[in-house]
Amino acid sequence: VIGAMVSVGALLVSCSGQVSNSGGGDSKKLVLIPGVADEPFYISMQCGAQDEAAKLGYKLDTQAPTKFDAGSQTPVLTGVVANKPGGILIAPTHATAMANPIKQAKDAGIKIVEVDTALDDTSVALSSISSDNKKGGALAAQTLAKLVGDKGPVLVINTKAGTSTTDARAQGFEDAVKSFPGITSLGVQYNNNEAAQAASIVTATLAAHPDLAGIFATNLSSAEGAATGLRNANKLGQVKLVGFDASPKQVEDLKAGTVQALIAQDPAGIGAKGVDQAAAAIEGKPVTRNIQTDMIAITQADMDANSKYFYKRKC
Ligand code: T6T
Repeated sequence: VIGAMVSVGALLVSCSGQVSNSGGGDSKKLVLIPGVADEPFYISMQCGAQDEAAKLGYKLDTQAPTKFDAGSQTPVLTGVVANKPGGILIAPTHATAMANPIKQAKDAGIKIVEVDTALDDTSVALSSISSDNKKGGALAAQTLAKLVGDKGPVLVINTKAGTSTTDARAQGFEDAVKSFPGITSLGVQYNNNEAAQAASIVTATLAAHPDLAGIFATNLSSAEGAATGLRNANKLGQVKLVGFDASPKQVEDLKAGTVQALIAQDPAGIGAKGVDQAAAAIEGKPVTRNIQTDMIAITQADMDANSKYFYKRKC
């Protein structure tokens, strides 16, 4: 409960002892702005961030755009900046299109931490926390190569161009697949972060390449949609599918044998570490510019042992 506010010079100190910014904001408040609302990766991130914020004595709000794009995320960010929280944890939906609005938040004196995705411009955020996405793409290539017996055409289904994480995964995959001479990459196709579009890509690719051996789906929507596409084409298990992330649906698909491997990230860890960095910056303590979190390839055989990596639908 925030008590009545009394003005003390440039600061506002509430009767509950909270210290506020001169702009009327609350330095003990953090806001998480994920890439999109109601998505298990970001929900799990929010759970981790909330727990950590409570431990450190911070309040954490989450404000999410309805669509994964800069046009939806910018007004959310602008609204948050107007309230001047001490720190913002943001997953930029585009590596360049989000640069200006995030710079404005920084210029307003708010501590900026990137969680998961990042801007190309590394001078804006104080800290960036993510998986090693390029390495994750390479891990997907090695996993898929084994599944297809080192031969045949393979396809990458990516989400949206300009998303730092998934672009790095696709790049890591394409680089690593070159070391398997029996495998040909059919290249990268984009599903706009819509599962239905990923399913259509699979249908069209199978029509043109009936010998398709494998698919790497770079994120949750790509993998969920690719599984649907394979099911529609009656190619389940025949075309091997490796997907990034571990949503409840993806885990079901793994259990059912629709997907052969999932590369799970640690979104809760990303959220928690994001809070640690924002709090350190607010308190004038040292911050770490780049932090990498865990990733693991999970198959049906070891899924029970690795259930702690599965993403949540609610905290
Ligand atoms: O794969 C995650 C995240 O790492 C990526 O940046 C965007 O897509 C997800 O949120 C899953 O949908």
